[in-house]
Amino acid sequence: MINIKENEKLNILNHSCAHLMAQAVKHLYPNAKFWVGPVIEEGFYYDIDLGDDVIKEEDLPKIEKEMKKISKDGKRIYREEITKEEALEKFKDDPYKIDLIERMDEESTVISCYTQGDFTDLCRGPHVETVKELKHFKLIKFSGAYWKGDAKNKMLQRIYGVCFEREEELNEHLEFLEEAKQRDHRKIGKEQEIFMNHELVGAGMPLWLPNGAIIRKQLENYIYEKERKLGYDHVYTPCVGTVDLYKTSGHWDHYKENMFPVMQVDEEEFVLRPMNCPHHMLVYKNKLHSYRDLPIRIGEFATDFRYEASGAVKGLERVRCMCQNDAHLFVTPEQIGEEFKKVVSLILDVYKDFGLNNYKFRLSLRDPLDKEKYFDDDNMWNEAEEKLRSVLNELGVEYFEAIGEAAFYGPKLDVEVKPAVGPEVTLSTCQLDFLLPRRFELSYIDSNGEKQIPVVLHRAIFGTFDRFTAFIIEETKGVFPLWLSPVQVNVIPVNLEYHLEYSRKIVEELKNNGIRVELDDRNEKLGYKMRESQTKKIPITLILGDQEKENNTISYRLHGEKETTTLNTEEFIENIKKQISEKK
Ligand code: TSB
Ligand code: ZN
Repeated sequence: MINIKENEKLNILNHSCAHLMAQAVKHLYPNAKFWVGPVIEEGFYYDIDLGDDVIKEEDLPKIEKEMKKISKDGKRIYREEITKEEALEKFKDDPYKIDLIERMDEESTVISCYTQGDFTDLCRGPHVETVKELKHFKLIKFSGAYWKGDAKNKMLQRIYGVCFEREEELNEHLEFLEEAKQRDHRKIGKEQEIFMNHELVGAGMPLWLPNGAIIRKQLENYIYEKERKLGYDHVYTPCVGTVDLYKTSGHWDHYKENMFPVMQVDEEEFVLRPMNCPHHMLVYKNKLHSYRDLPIRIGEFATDFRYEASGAVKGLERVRCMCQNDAHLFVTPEQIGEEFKKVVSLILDVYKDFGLNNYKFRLSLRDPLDKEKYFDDDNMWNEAEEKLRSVLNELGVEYFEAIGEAAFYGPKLDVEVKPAVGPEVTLSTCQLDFLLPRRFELSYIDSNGEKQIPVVLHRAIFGTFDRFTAFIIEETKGVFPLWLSPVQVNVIPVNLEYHLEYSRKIVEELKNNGIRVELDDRNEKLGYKMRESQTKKIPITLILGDQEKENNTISYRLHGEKETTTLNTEEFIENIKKQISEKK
């Protein structure tokens, strides 16, 4: 999809279109007042105070019609530059504009207004020359949006739209949006009963339904096996900690705004944990370590709680209660490169298994011109950054560097993906940390019998099970590979009177072989059941009739295919067991 904000021509067009929309809204709702109307990646929006009015579904076409009318009238768009004083006078009845103007610095900003016909708006511009140029637009959706994004403020009405130069471009874009909507994990998650939300549980706190729980369990088993093979030890630790734990780790000072508030229990102050590192530091510290023990890899499928703004929570992708596929790796400085390489290789391996190709590696480094912002050990930084780069080059991984994006405590590598709807998010992450081992006074004894401080790598391959599941739902459009499918085989008897018993026998056999199977014994037509098996996206549908019963065979159809294949039952079971274990 084209990024409208970054395309100069489309940026101007969309910005002008936001004004056109505002003008149309003003015609239809004379009391409307306007806050800001920026261009975004997907087009534009405008935040509007409609008094007591609320935008409804049927209002968008009305506004669009008015926009078309204004566009046809073809008024020129004029720019006028005014002083701050003049601006305050001109917009004196509009508290939103006054708010904007008052914050403008007279010395450095030129205050400009744009007028088209009967509508004037405060704006930096630039704009197209006449409203006539705004022909191929569409209002996409609307929502509420708190003024300045603050839930304590008034809820404004936000209308989103998009504008292109040519009709075909607009249509192509609308098709893309429609496709993205179909792929949205929130839609599929609901249809396929993967997760739900309930206001009694709270925003950003999804409930994983049985189908989702199967997927998650498969993901857990999958990554657990991989990690065991790579020498990880797994632990279980509580999802709360005392405030003192987070004071020791530094989260209390630097991460508090992302944490849930304190709970007082007897004499102790607890918080729900936002991260698991402090617990894992204590697990490491439980024993004395020699350099021979390192690397030590402590993994956990760990539940964390983070305060995410209510407007930011989104399905499984951005939640307030999440489960990280977390691990902390304790290494000597010499082991950084080798261990980092193993993590990146694991990421590559996992993405390959899931057939994922649409992702980018981002290497976040320190800004060398702003060294005070970072943990003070020049050598450590230089060496570590060089090692990370050389590992990525050695593995032939494409990546881009984000200078100044490193954490205070060290450089990191993230994997960025683009969801069906909305901005990019991080899935996997691997973060070097020079500081936390110091804060927890961790040590190991080196080959000279001297005490040394280990380096920690924080890493999450799936990121969280929540976000990873959201992503694979969208990538697969809900057609999961066999090994992940909540229901792997759907059994349909051709005729309930004659074939139900045989079908039950097959179902039993499949179950005994660990295959997730369902029997459709409803009194419905065969064709209807077959179609439903398709819409439910079940990978394999068995159709069992006279022939199958007589010959002890099964006939199956794969999702999305038309032909039916007949196989001896044992052979079929062996085949799919193989496919499941190979994760095909
Ligand atoms: C990797 N301490 C490290 C850990 O050891 C850590 O917490 N890193 S993190 O803050 O980057 O989080 C790890 C991963 O969790 C992110 O890469 C991202 O994929 C996922 N994540 C972060 N916030 C959310 C959220 N609100 N909802 C779902 N997943 C999230
Ligand atoms: Zn961590």
